[in-house]
Amino acid sequence: MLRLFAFAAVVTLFASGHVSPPAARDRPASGGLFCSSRVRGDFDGDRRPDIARVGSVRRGCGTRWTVVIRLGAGPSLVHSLDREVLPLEQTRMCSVGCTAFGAHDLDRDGRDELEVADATPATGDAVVVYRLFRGSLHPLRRRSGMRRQKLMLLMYTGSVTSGSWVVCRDRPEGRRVIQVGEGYGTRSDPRLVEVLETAYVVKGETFRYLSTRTYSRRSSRVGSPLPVPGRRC
Ligand SMILES: [Ca+2]
Ligand SMILES: [Ca+2]
Repeated sequence: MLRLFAFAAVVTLFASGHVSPPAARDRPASGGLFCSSRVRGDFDGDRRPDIARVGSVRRGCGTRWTVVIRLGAGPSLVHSLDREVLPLEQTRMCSVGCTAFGAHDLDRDGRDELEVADATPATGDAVVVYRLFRGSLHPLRRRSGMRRQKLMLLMYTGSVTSGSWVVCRDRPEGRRVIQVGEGYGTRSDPRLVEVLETAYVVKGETFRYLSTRTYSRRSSRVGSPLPVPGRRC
């Protein structure tokens, strides 16, 4: 049985008030800033580039976390993560930092969603997705029929025995976001790859769960992932 999504993650974010020219990553500055990066995208869909900047000033684990998107020709939009951090492991986040992971249009509506990772050493990344919605910045939540919605985490992990990542598949009815997990082998059969695919669709502020599919494949590539249908979102 795959156990690819077992580790919990924390994403805590802050953004400074000004925006510099686009770059892949800021270097952590002195003075307690341990988490600062930015990514370019078109978050409002006006076809002009915007910049999202995330980070935090280390003032203890109770630091107030925010994320900021600076629209190309418009205002900065700020979101505080105080409430979103609570269900997560705030203490662990104090030692791992965060990074602007990507900007991809996950629902094919012409606006990029912002992906922010917790930059966990050794294990990979747990990514929280944000979007501009009705003029505000919101983290997307996971909805699967449960009354209580949870913060959605996309997992990008890797080890010698397993890995996880995300692909997008376009269907006539819309774009599917697929969380993929692979176990590279078992003791009884090291070339038997177990695959778990969990499909979601992004609607408004939520990832709506669609289906889970598990299957096995044979591989001559020991210790590395097999490609699955779809492309990097
Ligand atoms: Ca824009
Ligand atoms: Ca979008």
